[in-house]
Amino acid sequence: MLPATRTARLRFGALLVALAIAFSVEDAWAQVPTAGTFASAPAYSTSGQAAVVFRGGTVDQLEAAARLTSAGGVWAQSPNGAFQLLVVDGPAFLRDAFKAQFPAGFSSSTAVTLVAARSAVPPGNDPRPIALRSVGGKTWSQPTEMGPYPLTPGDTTYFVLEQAGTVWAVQNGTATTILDLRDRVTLSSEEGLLSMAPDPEFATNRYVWIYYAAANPRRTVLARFTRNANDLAINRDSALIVLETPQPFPNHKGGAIRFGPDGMLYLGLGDGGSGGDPNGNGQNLGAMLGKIIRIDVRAASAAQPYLVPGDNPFVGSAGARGEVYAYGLRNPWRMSFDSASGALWAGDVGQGAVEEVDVVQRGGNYGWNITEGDRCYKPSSGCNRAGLTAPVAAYDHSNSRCSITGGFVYRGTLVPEIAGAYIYADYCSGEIWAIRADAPGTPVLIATGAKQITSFGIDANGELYVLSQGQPIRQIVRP
Ligand SMILES: [Ca+2]
Repeated sequence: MLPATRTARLRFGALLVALAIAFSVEDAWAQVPTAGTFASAPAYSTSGQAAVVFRGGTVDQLEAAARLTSAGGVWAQSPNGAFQLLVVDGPAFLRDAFKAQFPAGFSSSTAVTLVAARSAVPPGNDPRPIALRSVGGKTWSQPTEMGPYPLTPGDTTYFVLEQAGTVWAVQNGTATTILDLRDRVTLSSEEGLLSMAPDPEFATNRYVWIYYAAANPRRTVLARFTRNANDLAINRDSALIVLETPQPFPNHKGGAIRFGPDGMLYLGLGDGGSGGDPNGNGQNLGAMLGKIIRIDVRAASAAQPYLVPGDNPFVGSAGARGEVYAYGLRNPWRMSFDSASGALWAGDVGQGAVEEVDVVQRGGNYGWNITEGDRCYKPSSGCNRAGLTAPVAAYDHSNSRCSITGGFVYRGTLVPEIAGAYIYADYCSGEIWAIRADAPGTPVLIATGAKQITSFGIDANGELYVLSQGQPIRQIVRP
């Protein structure tokens, strides 16, 4: 049985683009397997070169595509478990077949996606080096977040946050400010406008969720705003304050808002700052700081900004905050859900010696300030690790490394070199690593030279981007 895959949508124009790509790699088509049916699907194409990939969609839609292409297609399973159809017939065949299948062209109801790919990589491979390619002409000063901002399917508009307090939309290569919160946001090294996430129902409710640092008193703010119906702008006056967290120091604000596959809002909060967690927030379940929290904002209102989900791990525990989902975090600087597995991945910034990657489980204790990365912190040796979840990966501050920037598990289609791998970087050294999400082993260095990496971005197709201070946004592409 085919697993359900994420639906991505395509307009007819994109089909033509893909066909153009197919033409450019036509010489590679002969290397694609020419046999295979749905019933006898191989694990994956190992031939190295696949010119065109169809990706579904529903089983019915994929099977329809399979019937259309049975003479020249081969079924394959990508590392994320999604099935793909590799088509080896010519561009005219593709065009005719899809015109027959979708006479009205591709629309928002078309769940089969056509993507171009130059090769197919067997699952279970370790990640391999990639390249970076600048997108758009704009240089960003202090970008902290980038993500899809579409009201309609197929819209490729994306948003970018500048730490100082502005939200931008980039549509057809043109960047415009769509929200200016500079008068509400405190900017310092680690304070500022730190995260934004469109609501899971953004296409209908136009809500966006925003997290920033503010002053008088020093605090962080989680607020809901509403996008205008008829333009890209976000209404400044639409703010609904959902959560304000007092902050004792100007550093370690954490800051990533992510909606889980369960529809809940997850927010990473740092330990409050200074150094060494002087207030002991990380291990204190009664404190919001040093945590990843999970709240239900689906019915947010001024009277009741959020609900604590009844299945949160510490609901009903004496002295614990019900919002807590996981604890022992120092400064989770960027976290994300794996769109295929639903796992929550985080980069947690170290004190002065070790950075770490965590796969965050419900109720897990990630160690701070008993441990820093894979080492004891308090005490500096012989610490009690009972009940602590060790990081999936850790690295020290050699080679001028200083601070982790967590990224995403790559589930796009254009860069098979990193299929199914979690991507992260060091802010100072500019090194970018990948580690297999299904079987984390030794991280693989996949790129160097991109300094001041503040964040990673993602687009509607799951393609990844690197955000650096004073640089254009750069897409991760094949080498
Ligand atoms: Ca830890």
